[in-house]
Parts: sequence; structure tokens; C-alpha cells
Amino acid sequence: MFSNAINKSRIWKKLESHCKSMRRILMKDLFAQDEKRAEKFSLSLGETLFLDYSKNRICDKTMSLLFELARARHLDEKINAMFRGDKINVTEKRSVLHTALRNRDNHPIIVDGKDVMPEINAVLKKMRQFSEDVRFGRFKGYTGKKLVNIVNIGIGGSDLGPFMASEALRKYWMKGINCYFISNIDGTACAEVLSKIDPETTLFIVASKTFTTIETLTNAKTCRKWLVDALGEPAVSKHFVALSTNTQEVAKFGIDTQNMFEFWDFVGGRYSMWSAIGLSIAIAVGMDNFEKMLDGAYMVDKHFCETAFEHNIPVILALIGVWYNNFMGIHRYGVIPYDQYLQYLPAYLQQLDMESNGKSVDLSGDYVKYMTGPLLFGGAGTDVQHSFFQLIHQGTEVVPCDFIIPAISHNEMGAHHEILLANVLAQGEALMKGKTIKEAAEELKAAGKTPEEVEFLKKFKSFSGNRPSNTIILKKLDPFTLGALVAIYEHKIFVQGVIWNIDSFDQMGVELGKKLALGILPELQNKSVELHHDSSTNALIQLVRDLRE
Ligand code: G6Q
Repeated sequence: MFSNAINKSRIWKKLESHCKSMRRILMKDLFAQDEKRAEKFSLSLGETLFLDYSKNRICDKTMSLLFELARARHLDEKINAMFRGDKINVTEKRSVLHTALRNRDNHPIIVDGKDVMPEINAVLKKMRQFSEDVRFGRFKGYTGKKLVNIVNIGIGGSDLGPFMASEALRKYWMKGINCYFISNIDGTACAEVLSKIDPETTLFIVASKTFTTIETLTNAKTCRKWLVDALGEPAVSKHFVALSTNTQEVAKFGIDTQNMFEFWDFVGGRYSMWSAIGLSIAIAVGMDNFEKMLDGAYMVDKHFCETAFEHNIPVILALIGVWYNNFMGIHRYGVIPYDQYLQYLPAYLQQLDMESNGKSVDLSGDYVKYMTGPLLFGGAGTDVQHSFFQLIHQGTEVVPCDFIIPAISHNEMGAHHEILLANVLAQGEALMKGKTIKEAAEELKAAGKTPEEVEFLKKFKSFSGNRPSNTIILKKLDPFTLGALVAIYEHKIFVQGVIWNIDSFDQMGVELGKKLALGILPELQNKSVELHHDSSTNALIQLVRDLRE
């Protein structure tokens, strides 16, 4: 098969040899040679979003070879297969249809002989009805009070999406409504939220695709007991709803299935914020805004499907990532939103990217012989400029960064926003240009340093430059733009999965640790159980047993 021949293919070899020549080239020289570089290497999605990818270690030839690679990997066919509902998640034999959740023109999408759209539309309708009933006080708590504390209990894909999106859209929250998220099994997460809320005015949303996840079920049980202790068993139906694919387990847990919002196996956990899993977002910002988020994602879906690779934002971002990861030997990247509301985007994207593409077996079941998913980290600017940016500017690691910023401020503090904008633009420029030792020495001299000091300090004060970044400017951070931004990253990750010939939609790597934890649990609970682990794990279990005596 094609699979492990990827890195033996002609186009791969061409890229390897092209990379040898590109390694010596400085971006600042490329800018000097071509005054149209920025124009050439930038794209926009109407007024919603603008991408400048000119500060990358690429030239025309790099891009044309990368597009050739995408064609050689039959990317267009793979895109069609995903949108059509083919079972591209081969290890789990599932379709991958988060795009159906935002199929705003409602064309039929057939899975196993059945159009999935009527059920999707029915759940959207149910979400609208329920979210509005909660927001406007028509669905009340057991004692007749308005539900104003919305607590999402979920983890991983059933937490990170709604958490990130509702935080990003905080400005759109209905006055008086507060959202909380309980994910970690650490009892602190639960205790902290419960200490802030009143059972009479709280709605718990138990979000779990499988409804078997130990963290979520344990947290949900604790919250259920807390509610029943305060208001009695009959209150549960007025304070608990479930978001799940598993009706049986929802009923078993003691939530009326009338209060269940369904989604389906073709929606992966980390791709599920567009589904019923987004109920907390819909309650906080309103269903109209939730649907605007779907509209934004749909616009990107159309762009992704209908635009030539040469102008296709997710394709270009993906290929540049492949260029660094597989040819330049740079296996990491940073996502730096310059917007406090987007502070949780890096954590969300960490799951999206690293759980999707952190794989070492290809679609034919063979170990890959090339790098796959990179390491992703990030945080909100300008904060991170005062923390890990030292390494980004002067460290021995090169970390390509995606800088994301809205052009328009969220509030009246325009002066703050100008400083923010100036900073993000300065970072991209500084990383690209750097500062030579000669320039550093001249600056030191001009600052009145002695010749010895200049000699000693000049290297410390120099910057190698040639460090890549993408700049993504959003006109404004609103539900539509957020939907568009997230969909761009989803498709970027998909494209990379296609290039690497891996299944981006399973997550078997998270299973082993979970299983071992189930074995260790009784060993902690009962200290007479004999231990048969490695000597380190045995000693650690024994230490914890002793410390808790
Ligand atoms: C995401 C993963 C994973 C999942 C959680 C929660 O793609 O599958 O993060 O979302 O393990 O699972 P449940 O929703 O089934 O509780």
C-alpha cells in the first residue's frame, strides 16, 4: 500500500532535497527580495478572518511541492469522504461527521442508508426550546426558582469544547446566568463549585458520550447526592439533564431520559462542541448565538471543500505544519491568542491536535516511519511574553507560533487593545528579523557600555531570528468568528492526518493508563493486597499507603 511508502515517495524526496536549500535561507532576505511576499502569502475569509503566513521559512517552490504532496495523498478525495459520511475512522468503523452538526443548508447526509439530518435538526430544536426555557425562567428548579447556575459535568471532549467556547463568548452571557465546569476527579473541582452555588437555582448538565467515564460519573453522583440531600429525590428531574449517546446508562444513573439530549457515534468527543455537548454554551449565550457559531464553522467547511489548495486556509496551515515537522525537524508549535477570552483555546487545541494526530500506527496497521502529530502548547498574550517567550526568542528550540488576535476591542478600553495589537505585531516581526551580534554591539555602545561590556554582552543581546509565525487577525471575536476559527483548526488537523495516513479520530492511547488505574484503586483501598507491579510503582503505592496511615 501507499502507507509507509509516503516518506519514500518521489514528492517526499523532492521536499527533502528542497529543504536542504531552504535551511540556509533567512526569511528577512526573502522579504527583502520580494516586496509582494506578504500579499502573496496571505489569505482572508471575507471580513471574518485574515491569515498572514508570510513569516514562514517557505518560498513559492516550497508551497508548490507541498501542494503536490497533498495531491499525491489524494487529499481532495479524503475531504469528500469525510463530508460524505464514509467510515474514515477505520479502527472504530465510524463515520466522522461533526460537519453534519453544522450542515446549515441541511442537505441530506446518509449514514448506513439513513439521512442523519432530521435527528440533528430535532436535537437542535430541543436545545433551542430547553435553553430558552431555562434562560427565560420557564423551566424552573424544583422549588420554583429560576436556574441561574449552569454546571457542566464532563471531561476531555465533553468539557474542553464547551468550557473554551463559553469562556471565549463570556461577553455574550445572559446577565444573571453563570456557567461552571467540573471535570477533574480531584474532589477539589467538585467541592469548589458546590461551595459557590445554591441547589435551588442550579442546573447540572452531565455531559458524557459513553456515560461510563469514571470521573464524570463520580462527580455527577456527588452532585446528585448534594442536590438530593438539600431538596429530596423528586427534585432530580428539575435539576439534572444528560448529554449522551447512551440512553440506557443515562436511565440507570437516575436521569429521566426525557431530560436527555442525544448525539451520535459519528461525533467524536473532541469534535462535539457543535452537538448537544454545547448545551451549556447555548444556555449561556443563547441558541441564536450558538447557531451563529455553527454558521461560522459551516462557512469554513464550505471554504475547505470548495477552495483550491492554493487558497485554502486549513490546507495551507496544515502543509506548513508538515513542512516543519517532517522536513525542517521542528516537532512543536505554539498557539498564542492575544485575547483573554481565548485563554483556554490552547488547552482545547492541545486535545484536538495531540489526541487526533498523536499516533504511530498508520491506516494499514503498520508503524509509521516518519513524524506525526507535533507537541502543542500555548497561552494568552501578552502574559506569555513575560514567561516562556524567552525560549521562543533565544532558546535552542525553534517553536513556530500561531498568533491570533481580534482587530476590534471587546470593550471601551481601546487604549489597552492598541497595546495588545502592537505587541502581537512586534512579536512576529522580532521573531522573524532577530537582531545580529553587530546590531546588538552597536546598541550597547550607543547605550554607553564599555568596550569590555559590549564584547561580553553582545551575544546575550542578539537574536538569531528566522523564527516562524502565522498571524491570524479576526475582525472581532464573536460566535461566528469563533466557530470559523475552531473549524479551521479541525480541518488543519484532518489534513495532516491524511498526509500522515493515520486515523485522526480514535484515541486508543488514553486507554492503558485508565485500565491500570482501575487495578491500582483496590490496592490503595486495601493495604493487605499484595503488589505485583514494577519496583517503582510498588514502592510508590506503599509510600502512599504509609503516608495515609
Ligand atoms: C475525545 C475523547 C475523550 C472523551 C472523554 C470523555 O475525543 O474521546 O476526551 O471525550 O474521555 O468521554 P465521555 O464523553 O464518554 O465521558
